[in-house]
Order: sequence, then structure tokens, then C-alpha cells
Amino acid sequence: MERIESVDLRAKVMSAEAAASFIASGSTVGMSGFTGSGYPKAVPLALAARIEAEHAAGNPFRVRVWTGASTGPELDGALAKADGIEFRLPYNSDPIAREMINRGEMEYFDMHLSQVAPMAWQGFLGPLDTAVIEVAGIRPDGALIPSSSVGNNKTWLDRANQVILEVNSWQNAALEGMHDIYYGTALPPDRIPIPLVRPDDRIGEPYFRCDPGKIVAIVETHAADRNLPFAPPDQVARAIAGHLLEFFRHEVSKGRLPASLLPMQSGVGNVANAVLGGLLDGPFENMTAYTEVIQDGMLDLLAAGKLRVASATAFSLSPEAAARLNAEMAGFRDKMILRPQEISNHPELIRRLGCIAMNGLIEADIYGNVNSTHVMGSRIQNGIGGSGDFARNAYVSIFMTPSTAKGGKISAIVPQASHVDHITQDVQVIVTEQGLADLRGLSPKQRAQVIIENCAHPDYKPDLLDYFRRAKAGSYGQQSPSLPGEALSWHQRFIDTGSMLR
Ligand code: 0RQ
Repeated sequence: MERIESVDLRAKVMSAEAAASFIASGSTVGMSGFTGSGYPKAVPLALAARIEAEHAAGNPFRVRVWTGASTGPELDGALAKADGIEFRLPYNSDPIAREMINRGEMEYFDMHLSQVAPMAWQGFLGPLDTAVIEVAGIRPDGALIPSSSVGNNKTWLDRANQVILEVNSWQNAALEGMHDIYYGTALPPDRIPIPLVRPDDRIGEPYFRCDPGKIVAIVETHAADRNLPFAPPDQVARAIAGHLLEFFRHEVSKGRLPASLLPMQSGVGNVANAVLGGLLDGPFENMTAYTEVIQDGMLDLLAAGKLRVASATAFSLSPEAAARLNAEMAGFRDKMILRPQEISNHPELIRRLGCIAMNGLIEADIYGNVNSTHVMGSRIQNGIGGSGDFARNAYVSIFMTPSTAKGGKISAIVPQASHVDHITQDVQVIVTEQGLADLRGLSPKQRAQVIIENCAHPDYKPDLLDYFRRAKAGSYGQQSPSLPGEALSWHQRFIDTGSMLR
């Protein structure tokens, strides 16, 4: 099937190398892509090859890269390997880029995903020279059929001086009609309420608009999304899921959650996927999801009829789940909506819908401050992503983690977090395989008692209790007792000896 139905635009088809030649060193490139789906696959590779050639000839060549969230090895991996990224936002999970950031060789600004598009419009991020956007097709009138992620594409297409499109025929043609692109956002003082009151409301249109005069190149591709496999949930992930399901049952029985729960947001990763797997066997029916990514567990819930609708900005599927979605698209497509991340993560909507936010953490301190980005306070893991959008505005904000990391050498519960990106007020429930701490309505000292008792690993619990007791005895103040000289000593011990254990 011809994916480029506009005759005029067909004239702009060229090779990825020719398209990449439109991108200048020092310029800012807004690329599509969110959690490994819908990112351009040919132009970034061609750009990386060009950068390598320029470097070999002694010419400096680097670009600034903006995306929706994480992409794939053909984009972040290839450009980082070529040392071609000067500055990156708003989220990265590529291992090569991560190492460069942590070696101080690449500037990186991780930011709330809902804020990227507004900040670009407000002019805070500087000008956008080029948009490189993967689409699933182009209609006869030039409207663009979005791909497997929406992310910031609408904003990049609107803001960029020039546009390069990749039309990927690997993406299922039946994606057409699944998207809801809202064009009603404006800058203050002209902002109006966003008219979305249910997760399945459609408030926009299924296509991107794009001024054809800005399109300088179109590249045809047939390339798969990153689609990483999920590990089957281990005992720890299953235990975390079990505690969380018990919590939901309890909340329903107390009348604090409806029997179909409330729209769920779920982070990515194996623990999140195990929780969704647990919901498959749980008693909750007619559930909804208002989230960022549709991962394997959500497809299973949709297929089983447990989940009525899933609204997100992207897919993040294993190869098996992607194949299943492609094969069974007819059954899935009316139950899924992909929106711009400005809308999927919008604080106004998250607060209105009353989302149940479930995100991962690296470490939490005894008072419930959460670090979800920086290992030992200084090494970036991924970035805050959308977790902050959801945590602050959720009906209930849940954070989940194994109680230890690196084979038990690191405690996920520490006297003081070495970096804080979710303050204690945004953290209402913490779950580890050891148990669940419901922190709602508790003072800091009460929170510390419950977190240590319910969530800490037995190898670390006595030392945490000992620290807390001594902090209460010797603290400068008694609201959140601490011993500043000692509070980060667990991290220093790990840096010095490779273990937090004494
Ligand atoms: O490292 O890969 O080298 O083994 O962190 O940890 O336990 O596999 O858990 O995949 O759920 O990730 C917070 C990073 C958890 C994630 C974080 C190491 C651990 C491992 C991964 P290895 P796990 P997860 C939706 C919302 C912020 C963004 C977000 C995250 C690796 O959930 O990025 O939520 N969150 N977005 O060994 C040292 C510790 C550690 C540690 C874990 N205390 N010390 N290393 N690790 N805890 C998506 C988007 O927004 C796009």
C-alpha cells in the first residue's frame, strides 16, 4: 500500500543521507520518539555517519537533541557513539548516552514530560531548527498519520523551521484513527480548560497538521521499533504486586476507591509490568488507564476485558506483544487512544481524573522523600520522565522498588536520600517486597516508623532503627529528626567499599 498519498509530497522523497544533509552543526533537532517507539530510524543513523566523517576530517559537529522521551539505539545510541550530541532533553535511557552524561561529556536536562511542549512554546528552550518525525503515512491532503508514539511531535512540527519526515511502512496502517491530537492549547493569559473529563474522551483530531512548505525531505523506511523483551516477573516483583493488590482491595472495601478503581498510570519496567499482570487475576473489572505508555501488561488487561480503555502517548511493547498488537489490531484499536504527552501527562487532567500513579524509585529516605533519578546522588539513571507529573497530581501516589539493589549491597531505604526529585508530600505509598507503607495523613516521625518497619530489608532494618533512635535523641529539631554528619554516610560507604553494609 502506498503510504504517501499526497502526490506533491511524493516529490520530496530522498535518501536518509540526503535528508540528513539539511541538519547543520550546532542546530537544535526535535525528534519523535517515546519509550522506544515511533522514533526516526534512518535519518539519525545517517546523521551519525555524517558526524563521524566530519570528526575524522577534524571538523567539530554536534547537535542539540530534543525528543518525547527515550528513543532507540539508532537515535540516541548512534548519535552518542558518534559524540554528536551537545545537549539532550527531556529523558534518556540509552546506555551509551547515559555513560557520556555521567562522564561529563554531554549536557542533559531531564524535565517533567508535561512541561516540554509548553516550555518550547514559551520560548524558554530556544529556537527549534529541524523536526525529524516518524509517521505511519501521509494523507492525500498532506495530513500526517501519527506513528506508535505521539510525544511532542505536534509541537516540533509547529515550532520547527524545517521538517524531515520518515514514513515507516513497518508501522501498522491500522494505527490510523487511534490518535487524538488536541490543538486547543495556548499560552497564558489565553489558556482555557482542557475539555477532557473521562480517559476515553476524544477532544482533538486523528492527524497532525503540517505546513507542506516546511517539509524539506521525506525518507521511506521499513524498520521495527526498539521493542525490548520483558523479563518474566521474579519473586520480588510478584511480592510487590501482591502487596499493591491487597492495598487496592482494602481501599475499595473502605469506600476510598470505586470497585473499578480509578484511571491507572503505570511507569515502565518489570515491576510495573508485574503489577499489571497481578491485576489480570484480581477482582477489579471495567478498569481504565490514563498513562504515558501502553506496555505488555496493559494489552493483556485490554484483551481480557478487564481494562475498558487505555489512554497514553506511546506504546512500549516486547517483540511478542508488538506482534500480537499487529495481528489483533482490529480488536484493540477502539480501546486505545494515543495523545500528545502534554495531554497524557497534563496536571489539570491527572488531578481531575484522579489517577492512581505507580512509579519506580531508586531510593527513598525514612521520611518518604524519593530519589528516582540519581544513583549515589550524582549518577543519572534515566530521568524524572513523567513520574513527577503524575505523583504530584494523583489521587494516590505510589512508589515501588525492591528493598535492595546490586545483590543486596545497596538499601533502597536510606537515612537521607542522596538526591530528591519527589518530595515527601508527593509520596503517599511506598511498596517493597517486604511490605507496603501507607503514609497518608502521617507526620514525618510516624512515616519513618512505618517505612522502616514495613519496607526496609532485614539486613538494613536494625541500622535504620538505630539511626532513627539516635536522630531523635540528638537532632537540632524534632519535626524530621536527622544527623546531618551521618545521614549520607551509607552512600559514602558504598562509594568507598562497594557496599552499604557495615
Ligand atoms: O540497574 O540495569 O544496571 O541492573 O537501576 O532498576 O530495579 O530494574 O527497576 O527498571 O523499575 O527502574 C527508578 C530507575 C527504576 C525507573 C527507576 C538500578 C538497578 C538497575 C533499574 P541495572 P530496576 P526499574 C514512566 C515514568 C523515573 C522515570 C519514571 C525510572 C536499574 O523507574 O527511571 O518513573 N524512574 N517515569 O540496579 C543503585 C539504587 C538502585 C539502583 C535501582 N538504590 N542504587 N542502583 N538501581 N535502585 C516512563 C516515562 O516517564 C517515560
